[in-house]
Amino acid sequence: MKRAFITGTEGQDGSYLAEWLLGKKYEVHGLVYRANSSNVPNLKHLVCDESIHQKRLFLYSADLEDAESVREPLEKSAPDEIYHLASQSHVGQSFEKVEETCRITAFGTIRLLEMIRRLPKPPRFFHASSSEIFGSPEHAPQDETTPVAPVTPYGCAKAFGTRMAQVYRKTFGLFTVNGIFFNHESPRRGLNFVTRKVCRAAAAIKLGRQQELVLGDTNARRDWGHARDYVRGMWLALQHDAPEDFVFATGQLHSVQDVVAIAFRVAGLDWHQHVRQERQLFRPADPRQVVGNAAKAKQFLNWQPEITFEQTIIEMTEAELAALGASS
Ligand code: GDR
Repeated sequence: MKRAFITGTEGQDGSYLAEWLLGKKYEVHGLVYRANSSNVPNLKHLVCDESIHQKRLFLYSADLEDAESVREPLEKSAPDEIYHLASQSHVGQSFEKVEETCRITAFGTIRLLEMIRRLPKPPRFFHASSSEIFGSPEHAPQDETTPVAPVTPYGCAKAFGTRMAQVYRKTFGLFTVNGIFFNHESPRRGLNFVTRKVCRAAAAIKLGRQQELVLGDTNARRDWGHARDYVRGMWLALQHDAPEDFVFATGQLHSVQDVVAIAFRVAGLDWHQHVRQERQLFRPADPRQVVGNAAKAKQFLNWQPEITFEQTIIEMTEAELAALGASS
């Protein structure tokens, strides 16, 4: 039985990845951020399953800034594969929390790389990188050869981790892989990301719990996929015969306005009556034309997204309607 080690297990991607790996018969060891450890809704169904929890799924409360809390479970579990997903991942907040973002997202990554370099049998290492490393690229779509030129603190921190993963690959011969992820969403997305914010608001307004939805730039466009497709990509990237970087993206751009239109349609509402923009929510720097070319992942990993943008937003809005409806 293969053993996997995940950081950020309680997050959207971590929870889908844990499910995916358990489905592949792995033994899964997952770090859960200490501050979240008593509240892990994305993992509840796994923790409640007695045939899985403490049998094939082991969770550890930890903090990337506290090396010992990571080292101990890492050494104990002796994994074959590591999936490093934990980070301060909100781009907007990274402007307010610059140092914290760098400590967790950038330095947390090398702390982990240093640990695995010293293990008797270093595992394969997957780093969840981001399209934010490209900043506001001059050419679209972006691929693995696009220059790294971040324009946000979060993008800088991810660029650092991405480069370091390459350095450890070239200099120390570790099997390190960067998955350069474009936006990916699901009902498990955090509430402060725009797709979930919109889908939640559409449901809450429908159910009379909220009056209006205030957004930043609704013309902002992103390459949005579904998280379930992207965790499959993580796993495929680590099964490849050589350590390489891969872009994971849909290749299609949609605007925040498109998210609004679908979510409000699903909720049976006219968005014009409920949605407004506020300049204060616009970002100091917001990348444009961020759209990925995942041809390399398709060619070498046989990966391509299976869930469309529209299906994703419909699933998310229906999940919000069901959850809010059930709690009323
Ligand atoms: P992003 O995701 O910054 O692309 O990073 P987010 O959903 O926060 O923003 C997407 C776009 O929507 C615009 N926007 C708003 N965003 C938020 N959060 N709230 C609003 O009210 C709002 N109004 C408009 C933003 O300006 C932006 O253009 C995500 C994260 O998952 C990163 O961790 C990941 O690396 C990248 O995707 C790829």
